[in-house]
Amino acid sequence: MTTPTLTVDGPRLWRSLMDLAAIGAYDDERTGLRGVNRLALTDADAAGRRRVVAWMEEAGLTVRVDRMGNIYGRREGTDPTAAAVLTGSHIDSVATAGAFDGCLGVLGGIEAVRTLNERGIRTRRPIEVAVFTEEEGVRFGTDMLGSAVAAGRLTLEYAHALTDRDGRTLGGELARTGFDGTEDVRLAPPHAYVECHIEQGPVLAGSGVEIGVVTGVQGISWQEITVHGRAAHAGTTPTRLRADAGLAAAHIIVRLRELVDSGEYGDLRATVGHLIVHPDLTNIVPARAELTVDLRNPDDAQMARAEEALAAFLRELEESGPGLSVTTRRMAKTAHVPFDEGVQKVIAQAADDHGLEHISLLSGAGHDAQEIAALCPTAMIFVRGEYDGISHNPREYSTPEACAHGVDVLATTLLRLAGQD
Ligand code: HGY
Ligand code: MN
Ligand code: MN
Repeated sequence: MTTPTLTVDGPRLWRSLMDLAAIGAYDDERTGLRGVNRLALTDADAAGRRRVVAWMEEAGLTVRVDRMGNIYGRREGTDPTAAAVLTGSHIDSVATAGAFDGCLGVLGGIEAVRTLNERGIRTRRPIEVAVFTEEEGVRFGTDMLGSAVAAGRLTLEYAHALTDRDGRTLGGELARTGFDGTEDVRLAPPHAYVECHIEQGPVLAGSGVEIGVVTGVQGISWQEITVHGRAAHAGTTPTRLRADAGLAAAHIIVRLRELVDSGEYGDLRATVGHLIVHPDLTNIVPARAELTVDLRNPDDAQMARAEEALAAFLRELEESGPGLSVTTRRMAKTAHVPFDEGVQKVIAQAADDHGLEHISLLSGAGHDAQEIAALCPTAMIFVRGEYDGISHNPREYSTPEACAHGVDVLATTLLRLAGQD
């Protein structure tokens, strides 16, 4: 018996993507576009969450919220004791987001459920759609936070105690927004997990195909570096008497690019996304500089070598002049995570059965799937992004057709996994 393919209602999916993008929308003067700013557990994120919960309930899902604010919508199967097939992603965004990052996976999962309902299809296994908390990590400092706690890599206590730049705790913000659920946070191992996500990079666009079968996620290393120098008068202080924390920070940024360009650390990527000096005043040599370093590498050994090269450079900086010292704080660290071959095959077959060309590729971005992979066979479906796949930028865009095709593959994959023994 061949398993049917499922074709979702593309316009309805697109409308839900655009409706959700309106929550937390802002006018981005840099690009002249409408961007999305919906940081985790802000009022905008809470409003987006409430809208998604309403869509889940309209689709007949039973909704529960756990103590990390992770939301799960459950569609019962004919065998309610069978482990569920899980899909989903996140709807928290970075501050300069587009409409698709994370949202395509959540709204795609709900659209798959609507389609199963309309086709009157009952699956043996339950199907669940998840919304994971603080996937981006840009408010509370650790990425894939909700899924990492659900999978047991990070503790609930650690997560609840994390603070944003205003000192608000994640636990406090869960309570303030009403998403401090009571369900146990440890997720019972699903039968399988499949996440649909915009690629956020140039590979699919460059290959001329819409669909990617994702083979895994590269390693991620986040650390916060604080350079301590000495405040001094900008006019009267000769260079030899300066302990300039701002200059030291600049050296760190240049050194990171040198490590990347050297080619000696594999396919290393390095980003300083946050940089602030104190007291941050025109006529005072900076006493302190705070910066974050985001390293990515598909090879864990090369990542470790790059981290060591950076640490060695920081030690050199401390010895370079009087009064300079450096402290570091680990924010996040995840190794390369390979995805399950069997689930990749189901995805590839679903794409073939829809007549959709596809390629296999490694994910450059981190995703909740890399955390859930610790619990069950897991893989991802990528959908092509336009404009070189730019993301974390309001210009992030994928066509209605590509989004619909990606969710057709998702829905068909979920149907087939939910029928597995
Ligand atoms: O940082 C990332 O790779 C993802 O956007 N959280
Ligand atoms: Mn994402
Ligand atoms: Mn993102």
